[in-house]
Amino acid sequence: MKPTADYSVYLVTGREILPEGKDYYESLEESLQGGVTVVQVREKNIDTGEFIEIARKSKEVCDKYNVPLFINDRVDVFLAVRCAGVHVGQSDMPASEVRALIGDDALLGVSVSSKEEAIQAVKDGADYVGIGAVWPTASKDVTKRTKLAPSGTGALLDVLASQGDKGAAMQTVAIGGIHAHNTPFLLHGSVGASGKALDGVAIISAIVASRAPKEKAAELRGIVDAFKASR
Ligand code: TZP
Ligand code: MG
Repeated sequence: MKPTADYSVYLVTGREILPEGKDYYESLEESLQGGVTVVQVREKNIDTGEFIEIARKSKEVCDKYNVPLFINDRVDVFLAVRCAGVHVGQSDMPASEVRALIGDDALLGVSVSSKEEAIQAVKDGADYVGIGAVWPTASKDVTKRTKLAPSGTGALLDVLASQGDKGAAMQTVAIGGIHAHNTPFLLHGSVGASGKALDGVAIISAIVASRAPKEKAAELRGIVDAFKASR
């Protein structure tokens, strides 16, 4: 059976930007204690064996908190680890191929930066879309492999408003430059302007780069919970 996921506070890992001396698993566990609701292991330029090991150990930590784990980009790593799902971008394995390989019992997320990409992702079998980068972010460049121009709040609103178009029912998270200080504006502003609410926010640096990931995660979780309670 397909797992369910609460996308409220979606942590994407980034070992490269951990504060000096902060252990990856310690930071992950503290983030879970603070209340992140989904975790995605994102690794670039790493040996496949090491990726599998990190994913497996991350899954053990997430399992303790009953939090679903996604693997970024790599279907082979997902198949080895068998966690909740896979997340792919527009230049990774096409979403329809990923869906065929992972089956219907796994969750699939797709990064999009336009309404057309979002509608296609849903047709291809995506359970949720990650919309962004909403604001400029340093984190996408940490591996020096990818550069990213923010698609902005306009693209975000377009995607949100397209829900319901052509049968496209999707869960949505925003990503890119999201911090506690701009999250209330993002959540309330986007529902005000599009009529559709985000299901959550996806975050790297606001949590991972912090020496107090538990407190940061709790703060973000409080903001998203309050937003959902207000609706
Ligand atoms: N995809 C779009 S923006 C981004 C990814 C992986 C990075 C988000 O990182 P941060 O630090 O939360 O801005
Ligand atoms: Mg990718």
